[in-house]
Amino acid sequence: MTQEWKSIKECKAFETLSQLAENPVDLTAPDVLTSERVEAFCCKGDIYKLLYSCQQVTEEVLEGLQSLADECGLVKQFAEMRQGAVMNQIQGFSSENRQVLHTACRDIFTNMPACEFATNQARVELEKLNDFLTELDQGYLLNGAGESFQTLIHVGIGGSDLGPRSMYEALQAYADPARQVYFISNVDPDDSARVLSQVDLSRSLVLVVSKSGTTLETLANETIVRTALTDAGLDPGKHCLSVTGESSPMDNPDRYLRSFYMYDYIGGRYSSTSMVGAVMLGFALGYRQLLEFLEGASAMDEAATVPDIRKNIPLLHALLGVWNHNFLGKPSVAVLPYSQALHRFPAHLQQCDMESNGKCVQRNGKPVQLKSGPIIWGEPGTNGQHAFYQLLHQGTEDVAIEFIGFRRSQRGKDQQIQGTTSQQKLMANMLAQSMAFAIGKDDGNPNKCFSGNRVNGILVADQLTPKSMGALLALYEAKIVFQGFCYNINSFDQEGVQLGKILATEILSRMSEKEDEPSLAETFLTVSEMNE
Ligand code: G6Q
Repeated sequence: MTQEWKSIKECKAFETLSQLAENPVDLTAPDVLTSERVEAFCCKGDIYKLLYSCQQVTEEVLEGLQSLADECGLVKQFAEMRQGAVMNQIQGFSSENRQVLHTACRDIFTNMPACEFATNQARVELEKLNDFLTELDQGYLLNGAGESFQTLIHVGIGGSDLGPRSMYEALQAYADPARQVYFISNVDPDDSARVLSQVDLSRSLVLVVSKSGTTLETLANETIVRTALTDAGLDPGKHCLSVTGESSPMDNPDRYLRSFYMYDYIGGRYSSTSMVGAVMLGFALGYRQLLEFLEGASAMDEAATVPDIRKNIPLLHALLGVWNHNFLGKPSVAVLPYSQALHRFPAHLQQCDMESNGKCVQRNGKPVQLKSGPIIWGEPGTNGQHAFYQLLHQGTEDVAIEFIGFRRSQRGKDQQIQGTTSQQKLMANMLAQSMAFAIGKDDGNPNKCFSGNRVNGILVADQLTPKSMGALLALYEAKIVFQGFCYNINSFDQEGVQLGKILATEILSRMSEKEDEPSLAETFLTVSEMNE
């Protein structure tokens, strides 16, 4: 199986696509962006539609992208990943050498999951979580004073923070109003101090999330919160919960009121649907809505197995990204959700995508044959329109754009002002921007000219709910994985973050030996010595 892996550069269609990219369709030309094109370049899934008429693609380009997908076996590799193939590896070199099974966490709605053992493990953890949430709901699990827990403080960083936090922000409209969730991630003492000043610790659960159980920031923050509990006369053992890897240093049930497992076949940045996200989301949303979230993700995983790129949104989204980045040369991607609830989602994608596909070595240990993942960034619209869209419209950097929008608002509280609701204003702005980026505008005044051909696509669904959020998360996870396959890289390790961690640990150990804090210059010298 492993010998079949190759990058798109080795595919026959690569050359054809390179030639097509020399003269891509001009979206500003008259009669290009017709209603027929808008209708034809639309991929309809069960929950989302992907509108891609404002991408510089033609039927020929789509055929070429389909050939790349077929030749590289993108869908086949995705299926193998779901079944438990060891994909987190670099052949011939030491590497994590693991399966990649985040999809198994949500493959619970069938009797025939793609990877039975992993889904069974997910089911065991979900049962434990359901029991725990029932105890909380029915008042069997109370604080020392016999009161219910109202707050959960989620302590974790990186993959143990960004995904869960962005999911919580996205779904807060569906949370139990009597329950609050706070997050502490940064080792900056102001982060923990801010949260601790806002909560009633006596009615707080503290969820410490660390797959490795060794992360410096998380362990420091756990200690700070435990000290605060003790100082308040509370027993940390009756307030602290954990999510960690089996047999990690944090796998110690004596220290925690309840412990949940995540497994080494789930990467941190892909872990939002594992216990890493599920415990906090279950507390906030309740078990039933947690299942809806997982169901949306599971449905999208299934949708990602269809070989026809015009019927598979994650695959098409991935290939359009590759077309923009590797053939048209767009260096970065702006993810622009027209939904305030998704305000942290670009930050999650930044990690998920850039930590996965920011690599320069192929799975065979050789240098990559083409540029790997692009720079990912973004902010919600319409706010961004009043900030950085100037560069997107008229700047010299040519950024590919991914809009995300919903027909209906989450909370349904809206008002007609000057004949339209705010939701209509939001959607109108998104569509207007998409069109303006594509067609541009000629003007006698060069300062008022818009070149157009600023490529963009729109993902649209009816409403942002637990189910559609789960689907959106899985859509992007699959997109990232497909792009990694295109580059023939390992999208599941993160060696690039190790060096800084090692050096910081070394500096800290030297700092703890010295009585006086070393100057910055001394510290830099220490680092360069260590690096020699
Ligand atoms: C994600 C990365 C990284 C990781 C954090 C936290 O894919 O591996 O962001 O999630 O470093 O790690 P722990 O969960 O082990 O504390």
